[in-house]
Amino acid sequence: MTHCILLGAPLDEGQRRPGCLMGPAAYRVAGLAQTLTALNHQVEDRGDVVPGPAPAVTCANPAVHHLPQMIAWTQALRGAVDDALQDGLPIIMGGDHALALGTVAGAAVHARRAGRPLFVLWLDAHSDIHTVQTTTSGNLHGTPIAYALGLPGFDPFPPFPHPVPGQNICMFGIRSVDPAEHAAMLAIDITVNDMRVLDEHGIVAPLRAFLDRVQAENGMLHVSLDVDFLDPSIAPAVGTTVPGGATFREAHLVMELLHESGLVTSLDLVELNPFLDERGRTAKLMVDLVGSLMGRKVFDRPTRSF
Ligand code: HAR
Ligand code: MN
Ligand code: MN
Ligand code: MN
Repeated sequence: MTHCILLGAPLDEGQRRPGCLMGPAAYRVAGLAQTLTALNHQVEDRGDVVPGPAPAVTCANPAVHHLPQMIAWTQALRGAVDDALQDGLPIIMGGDHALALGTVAGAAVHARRAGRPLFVLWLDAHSDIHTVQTTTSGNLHGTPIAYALGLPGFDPFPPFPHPVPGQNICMFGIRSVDPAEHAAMLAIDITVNDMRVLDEHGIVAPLRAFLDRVQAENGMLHVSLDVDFLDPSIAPAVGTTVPGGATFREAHLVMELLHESGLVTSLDLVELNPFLDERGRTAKLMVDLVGSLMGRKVFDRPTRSF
């Protein structure tokens, strides 16, 4: 039994299409808590995180918008996730992916205090490795990986508390990368499992290889699940759909392997835009994926027989 701590993060200012702020409400309506309870977990919904006052700051890149608000969210989420990790498994209901600026920071602070390395599994169509300086869209949801790496170019954000080494970050589902992001990834030792890798090798071998490393180092594992990791045909409720994403079974298989590993210590659910959904199907799929991550099985064998 796991103590699951739900944290709402209703922010949508990390990009320009309104709607993600309804995400936490949609997860509650779609029965996230009930799904976890039915799997015999203990659930505590701590409500929505409230950011403090936005600092009066600017940056050199004129494209960037809502910078003060994002700094306020980052600080609030960092504290909320660090606190929740004392008590259980935080599940952050977003909100756009800018929330990971704060959630990964909170996990990093906690991991450092626990004397364990932090690993990050990034399930996304996008690499989100822009800095505040390199983003051309100005949308800060495209920046959390670079922040977690401690890359320069994040003024006036507070420095990332304990940067995550590139070797501890593994991406899956990647199929949309900007030129500056491409250059950044070539310069860093980071595992980029783009869709081509999944086509060629499947999801199991590359994921097990990563999980084995987390296990060998007694790592904490933060999983960040972006709705657009999934193929738009099964998950339409996202502002940044990219064709050719993970299938229904690939996504569930990732979650099942994560469950089997027992390694996940925190989880982000990001980019759900309920205004773009079709009768709640994307919200429902995301809740079902959390169900698989938390132990729901199609057929519960006493031991694995394959
Ligand atoms: N790289 C593009 C940009 O910076 C698109 C980023 C889109 N990000 C998300 N999250 N939807 O993964 O604007
Ligand atoms: Mn605003
Ligand atoms: Mn993302
Ligand atoms: Mn994305």
